[in-house]
Amino acid sequence: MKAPVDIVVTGAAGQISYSLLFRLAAGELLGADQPIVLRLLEITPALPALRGVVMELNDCAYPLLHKIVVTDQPRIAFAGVDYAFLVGAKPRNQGMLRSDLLQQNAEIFAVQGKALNEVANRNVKVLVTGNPANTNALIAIKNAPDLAPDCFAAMTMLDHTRAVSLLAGKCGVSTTDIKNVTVWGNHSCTQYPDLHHARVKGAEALSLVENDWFVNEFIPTVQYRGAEIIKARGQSSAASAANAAIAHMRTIVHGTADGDWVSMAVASDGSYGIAEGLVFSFPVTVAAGRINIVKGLDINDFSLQRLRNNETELQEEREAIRYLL
Ligand code: NAX
Repeated sequence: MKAPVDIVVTGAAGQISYSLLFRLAAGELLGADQPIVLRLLEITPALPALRGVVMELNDCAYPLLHKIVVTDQPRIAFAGVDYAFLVGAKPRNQGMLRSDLLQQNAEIFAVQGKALNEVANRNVKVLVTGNPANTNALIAIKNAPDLAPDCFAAMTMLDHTRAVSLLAGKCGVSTTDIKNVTVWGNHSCTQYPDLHHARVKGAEALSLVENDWFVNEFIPTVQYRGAEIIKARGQSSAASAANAAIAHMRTIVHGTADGDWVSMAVASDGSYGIAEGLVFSFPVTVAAGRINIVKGLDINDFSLQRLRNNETELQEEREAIRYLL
């Protein structure tokens, strides 16, 4: 039997984790022969609820679930971890400004970045899901100076899978027939889901769909999908977000398929003129655990304007929390 691998999930009593934890324990990330230790971080008032989740995990008798650690201390949660799902964040309450949310959650990711820096495995792979995800990831990176910035990414995989599914539905094909969709920028309504390089069964996607559909239906549907789900369900997307978190980490573990890429928000290296260091969603390939931004794609004026809008928004977010960097 292999030695167990440590995986931490923050916000472990929340609704995304209620799907994520069970899928991790079933072996969906690392496979059916890899035992895992689940390290679960919550704030103190949520520990009683988390104990209920732990009871349910135990009741599943997962053969791969070697041990569960429950704590409200980041340094205990992150000790020796190989994979970190940073899901926990404060929700936006009614009447709360986006800037208030930014400040409150920023503090969480400063603390967690420092703790990861001190105690995590040096090759840890960190996925920030908690919102505002891009800027939270930036804060974690800056507070973890001994970890390489490419240990960190923010999640735009859900936006990516939403885009893939929508295009597949429009073209009447399987999602596996869709390649090279990109979601650029911020995980916010400003994000730019882009089909200029996308292919459907090898054909250019934009030769198969009307431009009006692309501009006036596809783009806003992906941008506002989260809000639509809240309207319908009364709660934000959870199972699909957990699915995307697993898909993101599986891509880190197994790499991207030949000829395809996925979208991940990573520290910009200046590609496509995006200010260096901003955590920005790019098309990426992954090989041997390394994330590589796809270079050299043609970007027309329509796309460039949308990339710039995202860069500006992320620069404004960065200014608002600069004291934590
Ligand atoms: P919930 O409110 O159900 O759960 C969040 C959990 O985090 C709570 O149990 C809370 O106690 C915990 N928490 C708060 N502060 C913490 C801290 N300092 N340390 C550890 N745990 C802490 O939210 P849920 O629906 O699970 O969503 C979690 C986050 O994901 C939110 O910020 C949400 O906005 C974000 N999302 C991001 C998505 C993405 O694509 N990047 C999509 C889904 C989701 O909206």
